[in-house]
Amino acid sequence: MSQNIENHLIEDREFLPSEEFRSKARISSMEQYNEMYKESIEQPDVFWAREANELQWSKPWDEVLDWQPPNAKWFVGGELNVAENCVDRHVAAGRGDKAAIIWEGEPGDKLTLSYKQLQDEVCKMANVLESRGVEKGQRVLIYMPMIPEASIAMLACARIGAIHSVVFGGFSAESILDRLEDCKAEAVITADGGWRRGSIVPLKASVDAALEKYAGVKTCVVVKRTENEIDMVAGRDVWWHEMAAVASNEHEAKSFDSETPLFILYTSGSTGKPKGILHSSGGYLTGAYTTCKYIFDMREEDVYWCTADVGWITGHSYITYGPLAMGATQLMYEGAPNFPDFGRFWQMIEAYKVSIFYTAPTAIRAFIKAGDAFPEANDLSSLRLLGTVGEPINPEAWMWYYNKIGGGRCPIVDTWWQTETGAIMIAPLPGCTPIKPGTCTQPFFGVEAVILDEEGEEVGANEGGRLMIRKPWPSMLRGIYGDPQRFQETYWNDFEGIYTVGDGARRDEKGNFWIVGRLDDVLNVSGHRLGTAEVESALVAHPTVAEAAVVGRPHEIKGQAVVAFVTLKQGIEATAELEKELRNHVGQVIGAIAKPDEVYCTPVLPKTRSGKIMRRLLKELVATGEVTGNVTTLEDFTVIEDLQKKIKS
Ligand code: 6R9
Repeated sequence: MSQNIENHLIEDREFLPSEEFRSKARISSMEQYNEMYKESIEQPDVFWAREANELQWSKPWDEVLDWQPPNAKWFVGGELNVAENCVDRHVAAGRGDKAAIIWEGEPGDKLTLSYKQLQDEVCKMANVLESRGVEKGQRVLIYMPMIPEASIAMLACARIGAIHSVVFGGFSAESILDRLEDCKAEAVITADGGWRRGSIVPLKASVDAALEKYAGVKTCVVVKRTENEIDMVAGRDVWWHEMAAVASNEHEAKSFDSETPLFILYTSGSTGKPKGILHSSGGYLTGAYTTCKYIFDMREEDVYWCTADVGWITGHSYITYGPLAMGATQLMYEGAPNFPDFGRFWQMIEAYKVSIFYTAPTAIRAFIKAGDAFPEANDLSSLRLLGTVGEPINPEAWMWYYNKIGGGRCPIVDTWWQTETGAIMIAPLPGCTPIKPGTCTQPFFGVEAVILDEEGEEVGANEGGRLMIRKPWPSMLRGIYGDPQRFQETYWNDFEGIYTVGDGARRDEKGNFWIVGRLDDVLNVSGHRLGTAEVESALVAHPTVAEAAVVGRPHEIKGQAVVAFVTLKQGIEATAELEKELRNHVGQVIGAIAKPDEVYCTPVLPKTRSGKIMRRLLKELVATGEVTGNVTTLEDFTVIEDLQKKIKS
């Protein structure tokens, strides 16, 4: 991390949009940005009312914001239907034939859905859910591959006021079970399977395993995707295609209060239990819409592609809700970026003439490693804007992306935000903000981002501190589902009324933000958050493990790799097989992304005299091979010496 900061301090390359890009952009000068930013901070009511008014409301709000820290209500008293805004509104405006989703499956199958067709599908799904007794306020768990039905399922829930909770298809049956139990879901929407690197991911089998231990689900809608053999439980499980064949494509959407919960999305925190981040309707949609409009500068003729999965917040805000609220045309892809090889993305960009491309630094690093021949084999001249999200981007990766993919002509929007923030918070505006490799640059409208020290004082230019947000913003989280106390403690206890981000950052003399990384025990593995405590509790759940400590180690492609240290129960022998079994065990409990890259069995873990595991030392050890930091509180130094030998061997 300190190396990161040094890199940033010497970074002096700066890029401006071309005159052509600038002249067409919605915001084309820093003066315009500064003026709008000032208004958004000083008169948020005026600013956000104007933005929200571009959406369709069936009842106007009485008040823009009601802020009683930590509880915010936006567009109080207003009523809307989120799905109508994302779909019907465009059909009604005569854009029904416009492509909404252009989809490509991993095996190469293709499908385009116009806004009218999307409307038909969403209405059918809404009718099916209602016919199965799903009602407003009930929780629906969605566990899907990246197929249009994933967004259709989300929009159908939104349409009827049900709260969806999408679980990433790479998570395990146990993770599904935890989430079902936490949000007390009453329905599930899944598929028989999905394609990933040429194999079928058996999604329905994982759902079945979870439902064996959770009886609350009365209906499970199954989309046929892979023709995979699956079990159907009579009475509970129904095939989507059978229901859709007889369902009406007309569905009258009710209007819901602006603060109606829209979804719960689980994310890792510093304890073993993921947090169910709750988002609501009017403010969230306004945030997703406005950021698409200004940061991606989306146009009628753009073909936009976000490579995230709908199982993450990026897929919620920048696949399902934001682009569809804008009425954009987007590409959706089911499979892996390297299937059948690392040329897949570039072929698709050429084939579909993608103009805006949004991906993650970890993918960019993997592409760099695969070699320039892949992108060079395709015509990428349709691209006009690039984006990144998920973790800090290293300057080398940024430059490669800028030159090799963007041809030196496309601005890069490095977008900093979180599951909790709902929408992008800090990012360049592509028509005006000077961009530099490694910085997400300036706060978006309405975002008062500050860097504070331990006492809550603002630090000076280039001094590191904690990133915090002073003012409420429309798409902010409304709580942790079922746990107001954890909501207060996690986000609002540092300083009164100020949102704690959990990231360390600094701001340079020009006002650009440089994110350093998480300050809590959360790792960032391939752009995904993973709590060390979650992995530790998975490990200690194994019958052979007594104690576990998990830390992150810098990793060339993934950003961070997961390294686990475990002590075994009395009489259990440490073997290479056991280490392998423990890796797989974590994969089974949480999902493949959580599998430790390395597992070290050790007779003891380094602890303080009061018995706390010193993860700081382990972190240094795995990063550098030795420990140089302060070890005065360590109980027994020989532990470190032994581990040092082990890691070197
Ligand atoms: C959208 C998303 C949030 C955490 C966040 C930060 C890291 C995200 C970043 C970034 C540097 C960026 N992060 N974007 N760090 N530059 N452009 O990723 O949400 O999965 O909740 O992760 O990711 O550490 O706190 P989420």
